[in-house]
Amino acid sequence: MVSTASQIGPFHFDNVLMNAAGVYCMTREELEAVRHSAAGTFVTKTATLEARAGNPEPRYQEVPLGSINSMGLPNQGLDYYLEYLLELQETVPEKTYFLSLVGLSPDETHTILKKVQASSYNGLVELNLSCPNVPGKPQIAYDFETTEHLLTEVFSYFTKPLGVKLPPYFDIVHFDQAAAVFNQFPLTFVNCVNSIGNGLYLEEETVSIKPKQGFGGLGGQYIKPTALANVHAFYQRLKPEIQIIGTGGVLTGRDAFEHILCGASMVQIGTQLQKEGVGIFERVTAELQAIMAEKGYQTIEDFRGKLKYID
Ligand code: RRO
Repeated sequence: MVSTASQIGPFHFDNVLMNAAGVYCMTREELEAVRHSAAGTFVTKTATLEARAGNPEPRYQEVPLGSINSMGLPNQGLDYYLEYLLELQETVPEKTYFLSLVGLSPDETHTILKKVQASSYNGLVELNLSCPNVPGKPQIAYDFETTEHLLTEVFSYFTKPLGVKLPPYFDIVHFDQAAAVFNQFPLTFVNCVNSIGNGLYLEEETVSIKPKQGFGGLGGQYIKPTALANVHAFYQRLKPEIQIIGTGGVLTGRDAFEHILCGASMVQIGTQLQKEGVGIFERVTAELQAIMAEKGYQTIEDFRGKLKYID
């Protein structure tokens, strides 16, 4: 019997597939839809301390090879997601979920993380170091000094299982430098990758989304090779205690299989989940199981990280 179960740190998931932050996770209703689908768990929309309306619409556009967005961090505020997760902790204590968050400043990030630390929340936390769409706020993880400083402070008080959501890197030296920073900390996971920041997609003579004169994060088919490279680069460089979550360009079981071959312990679906709805988890799971069965793999661990190089 083929199993797509997996683990992050001490937490077990019946299925390796889940949503990517930003998709199907803004409200309880959307999160409930993912929870009751074939997904192994869910991650909430990245929360700031207070609720935010985000950027003006249109701010998300499906395009033939994926999506472009400049949502601008719309969310219901930390308390909304934390309260919901604490309720689930009472009603389904055997399940673990991911709470995504970031502040609009380092101070706000610490305020948020201290609230989570002080709460009885016992699930996973994903600190988003890679939002590309808040005007005037650079992606934190492209600044290694700021990232190191932030994580040093965070781990002086935060003791719950924490991972980081990373932007894609595009240079081998940057993989080396980023990994050297992350290896200093007791991170539970890194999630590779967030959208490829600041693309432009034109319809006729006009940009396709309103904020930032059309500049927005790319997702979907465009980004799979970049995502796989980042998953594998960090799989090669990070200490084994830091697991990898693979995100980017997953439309099929084959795409999920490739992320796992590159080293991913969980695989997230964003753009294609938005296009297809939560039924995608059943389809991609079945496709992944069929590939595993054909190759004689019974568990994810039979092939995770085992992609083959050409001698
Ligand atoms: O809300 C957004 O504009 C957004 C975020 Br926080 C993110 O991390 N990645 C993205 O593509 N959009």
